[in-house]
Amino acid sequence: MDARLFVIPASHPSIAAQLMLDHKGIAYRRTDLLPVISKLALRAVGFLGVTVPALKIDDSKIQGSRQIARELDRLRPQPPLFPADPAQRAAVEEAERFGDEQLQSPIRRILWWAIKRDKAPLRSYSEGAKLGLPIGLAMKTATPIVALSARFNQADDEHVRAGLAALPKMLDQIDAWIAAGVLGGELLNAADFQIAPSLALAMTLDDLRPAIEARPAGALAMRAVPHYPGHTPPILPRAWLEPLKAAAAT
Ligand SMILES: N[C@@H](CCC(=O)N[C@@H](CS)C(=O)NCC(=O)O)C(=O)O
Repeated sequence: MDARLFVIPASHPSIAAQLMLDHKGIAYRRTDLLPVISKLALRAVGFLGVTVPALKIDDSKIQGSRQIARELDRLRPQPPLFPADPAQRAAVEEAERFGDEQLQSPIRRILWWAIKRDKAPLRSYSEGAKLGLPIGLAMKTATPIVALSARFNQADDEHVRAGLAALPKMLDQIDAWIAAGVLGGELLNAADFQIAPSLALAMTLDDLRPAIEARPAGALAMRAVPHYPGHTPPILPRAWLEPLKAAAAT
C-alpha cells in the first residue's frame, strides 16, 4: 500500500489518523502542513475539502478522521477498528461521533485562544515536524496564521468559556463509556483513537491537565498517546477554570 498522510503538526484528528494507521500496521509518509496554508496545499494536491487529516492511499483520497477509520477497516480488516457485533459497533460509533463533533472543537479553540495570547508555546507543538522551512522562521511568520486560525475556529472569550464549562460533562461521559467497556478495551477502537488525542492535546495545557489526568479519561489518553507534542503553561483566567475545579472536587 502506498500511503501519504497530510497533517498539521499536533492536530488532534491528525494524530487520530496516525494512531489508526499504526494500529493497522500500514506504513505511510507524513506531510506536515502549516495551519491555514494547509487549506491551499490540500486543494493543490487534489483534495476537495480543506481540513487535515487527509490521506492518499493507493488511488484513493480520503479526508476526515472518521472517514479514514472506515477506509482503513475496509482496506485492511485486521486488527479491526470497529467491533463486529452490531450493538457494540453502534456504541463505538456513537462515542466516535461525539469525539469528532463535540469534543474536538472546544479543545482546538482553547488552544488557539491560548496561542493567540502567547505564541511562545507554539514551537513546542511543532516538535518533530518537517515544515519545509526552518522552524525559527516558521515561528516568526506565525502571527497572521495564529490570528486567522483563532478567527476560523471561533477562539474568542465567549466560545472558550462555554467550552470550558461543557468539559466536565464531556469528561463524565467519556469515563462512563470507559466503565461500560465502549472505550479503553483490550484492543483500542476507532472511538478510542478519536477521543484520546483530544484529551491528550487538552492535557498539554497546564490549565486543563489537573482536571483530566487522574480520571479514567486521562489514563486512556496516556495509554493511547503516551507522548503528545506541545506544552502550554497556565494562561486561562482563573475564573474560567472554576467549572473544571468544581467538577474535580466532587
Ligand atoms: N472533524 C474533522 C476536523 C478536521 C479539522 O478541523 N482539522 C483542523 C486541524 S485540527 C484543520 O484542518 N484546520 C485547518 C486549519 O487549521 O487551517 C476530522 O476529524 O477530520
